[in-house]
Amino acid sequence: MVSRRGLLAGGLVAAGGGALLATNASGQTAHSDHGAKPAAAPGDSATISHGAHGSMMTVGEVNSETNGFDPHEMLTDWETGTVERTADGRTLRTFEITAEDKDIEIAPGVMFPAWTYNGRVPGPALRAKEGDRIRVNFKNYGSHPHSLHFHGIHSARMDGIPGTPGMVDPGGEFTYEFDAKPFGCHLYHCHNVPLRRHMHKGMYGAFIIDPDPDRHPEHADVARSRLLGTPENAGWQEMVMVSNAFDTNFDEDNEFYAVNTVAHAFAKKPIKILRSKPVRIYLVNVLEFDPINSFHLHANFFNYFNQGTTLTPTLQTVDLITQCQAERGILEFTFAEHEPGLYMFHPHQTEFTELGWMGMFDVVEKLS
Ligand SMILES: [Cu+2]
Repeated sequence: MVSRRGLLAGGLVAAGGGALLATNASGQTAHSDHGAKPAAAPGDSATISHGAHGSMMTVGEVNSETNGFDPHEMLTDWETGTVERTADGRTLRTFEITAEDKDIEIAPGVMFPAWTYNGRVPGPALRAKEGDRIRVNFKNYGSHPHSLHFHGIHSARMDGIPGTPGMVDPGGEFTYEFDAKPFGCHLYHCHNVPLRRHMHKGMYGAFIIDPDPDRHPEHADVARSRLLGTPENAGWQEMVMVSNAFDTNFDEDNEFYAVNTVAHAFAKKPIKILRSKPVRIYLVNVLEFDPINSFHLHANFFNYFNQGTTLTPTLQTVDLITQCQAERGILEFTFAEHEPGLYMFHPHQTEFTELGWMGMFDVVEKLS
């Protein structure tokens, strides 16, 4: 048997790449000394080093402009749709989503023939408020039938599975409509068959429903802190992480792992977070082929809200959570009592880490 990593290295050589290697040419120590070094300036990957114990790390830069999306920007670019009032005083929130085939760069020099929502992987992070009426205009410009299947509460007609009108042929379109409930950290994905193929090609995204404080008087403060646009919410640093992977040789095994698609993006360019502000992560696991994923935070512990559907934590003071396929949840933590520095996060499946799913928080006193 050839190992996956061996296949990967062989494939890259065959592709004329050289994108992934165990090198210690560039100096610093993302793995072994990650509390001590300053962050790299954006775009200056040479100042981040991964050398001390020969860590596996991609080398070079993925072209975000060609891709049309950037994993860092994706952390916070919520898609809130267009908002109108209906005659009966409700909020109608409309989203426009297209399916398109698109080759994307998932690691330096490594292209993947993706099927995308709105030309990006993951698709837009849709965000609504509990009780909104949701309308999603979906147009399929792709080469295969696709759908939008939302994890949420809705009618059978809106479920986006084969045999329903929401399964859309190439060139077709469909409008999904339902109420935003329950509040939580959900996802949407294509539900055509074979499901694992349609998902792993890139057809997934986060679907966040913020709680309506008026409906939760017993935890109204917490609900307000989760509701985008409130002063309480502005007191948090929120981000969405979609943990995904890519099977680049189509053997139903993944070669690259990431958060927001680009391998090692947050290891090479850490995520700056203010020491003074608590952090909330909407974490969605869309791995195919591997049943279990996880998230481990270094040097700190967090509270976890499984599926995000409660206003009190379902797990308190943990430094690791596991997620099965399509599982998701909300993490809350603070570095207020830490010294500034680089703090690592990664799944504790170390193979995933070495193949791209590892990042750093750069805890700073001030955002420059
Ligand atoms: Cu599909």
